[in-house]
Amino acid sequence: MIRLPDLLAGSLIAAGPGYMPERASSVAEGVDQVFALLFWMSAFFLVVIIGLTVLFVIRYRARASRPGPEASPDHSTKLEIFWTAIPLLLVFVIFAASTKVYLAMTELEPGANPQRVQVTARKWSWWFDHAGGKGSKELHVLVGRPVELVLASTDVVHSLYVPQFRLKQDAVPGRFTRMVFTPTVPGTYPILCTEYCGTNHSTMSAVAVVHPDQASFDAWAAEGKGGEESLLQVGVRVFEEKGCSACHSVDGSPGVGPSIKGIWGKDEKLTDGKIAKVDENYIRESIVTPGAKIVAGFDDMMPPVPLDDREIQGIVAYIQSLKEGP
Ligand code: HEC
Ligand SMILES: [Cu+2]
Repeated sequence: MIRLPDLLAGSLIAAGPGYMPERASSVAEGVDQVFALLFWMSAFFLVVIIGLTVLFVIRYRARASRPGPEASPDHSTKLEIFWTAIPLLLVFVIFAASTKVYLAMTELEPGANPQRVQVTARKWSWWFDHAGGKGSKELHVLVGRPVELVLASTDVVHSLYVPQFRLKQDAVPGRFTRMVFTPTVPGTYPILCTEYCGTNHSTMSAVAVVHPDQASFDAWAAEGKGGEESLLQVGVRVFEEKGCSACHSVDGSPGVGPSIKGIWGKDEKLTDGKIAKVDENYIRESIVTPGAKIVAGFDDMMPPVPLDDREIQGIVAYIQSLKEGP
C-alpha cells in the first residue's frame, strides 16, 4: 500500500518495508531509481498543471465586468519551441537513465562466469534446466554470482517476473530471450507469469531459491538427481539420432559442415561477408532454416531438421559444453 509518510520521506527509492518489495538483485536499485525519476517527474507536472488550471479558472472566471471570453493570443513560435524542447529534453533524460539499467539486465560483464539456466514456459507452468544438469520446477541459484536466464516458450507468449529482483522478461515461442542479473540476498522469492496466457494464467507461478553458499546449492543439486534426462543428454542423443554427426564433428575437424567444437560465442564469418555471433538464436536458426546464414567456406548443404524446443535447447547445451577450442 502507498503510505503518505513513505511518499513524503522520498522512501519510494529506498529499500525496506512499506511501498516496494525487498530488493534482492543487482539491478533492483537501478530500476527503483528510474521508477522514482518517472514518479517525481509526473508528480511535479501534475502539481504545476492542476495548480495553473485552478488558478486560471478562478482568475478568468466570468464576471459582471467581463461577460464574454477574451480574445485568445496569436500563434507564438517562442512558446512552441519552449514547450517542445523541454519535454524532448526530459524524454532524453528518461531514455538515458533507463537504457543504463536495461543494458545491465541484458549484458554480462566481460569475463563473467554466469550460472546459466534454461527456462521453459508452457501453459501453465515453468521448467528450469540448471547448468549442472538438474531440471526443476523451481529456479535455484547461488547468491553473489551472475545468473543468465535463457527463456523459451513451447506455446504462447509468457513473461517471467520476480518482483524482488525487479526483473521481467517475455518468453516467446520460436526464439530465445535472455535476462542477466546477480542475486544479492539469499531467500525464496515468487516467480509470476505477467503475460496473459489463457485459462490458468493466474496460477502460473513458481519460486526462485537463492542459496546462501555453494554447499547449500550443491546439496540441492545432488538430491534426487539422475531420474530425468538432462538438456546435455538430450543434445548428445539428438545429435546422433537425427544424423547431425554425419556432417558435423565434435572434435574440431571439418566435415561436410563445420565442427561444432569451439563455436559457442564465436563470431562466425558468413559467405556474404557478414559476421554472426554464435548464440542460442543463431543455433536455432541454423537448425530450422539452415539456408538463412551460410558459414564461409561451406556450401548450403544442410537440410532443415524439424527439432522441438527441448531438442534445440539440448543442442545448444551440447555446443556450449564443447566451448573450449581445439
Ligand atoms: C547433410 C549434412 C548436414 C547435416 C545432416 C546437418 N548439418 Fe548442420 N550444417 C551443414 C553445413 C554444410 C553447414 C554450413 C553451412 C550453413 O551454415 O548452412 C551446417 C551448419 C550448421 C550450424 C552452424 C555452424 C557454425 O559453425 O556456425 C549448426 C549449429 C548446425 N549446422 C547444426 C546442425 C544440427 C544440430 C544438425 C542435426 C539436427 C545438423 N546440423 C545436421 C551440414 C549438415
Ligand atoms: Cu503464462
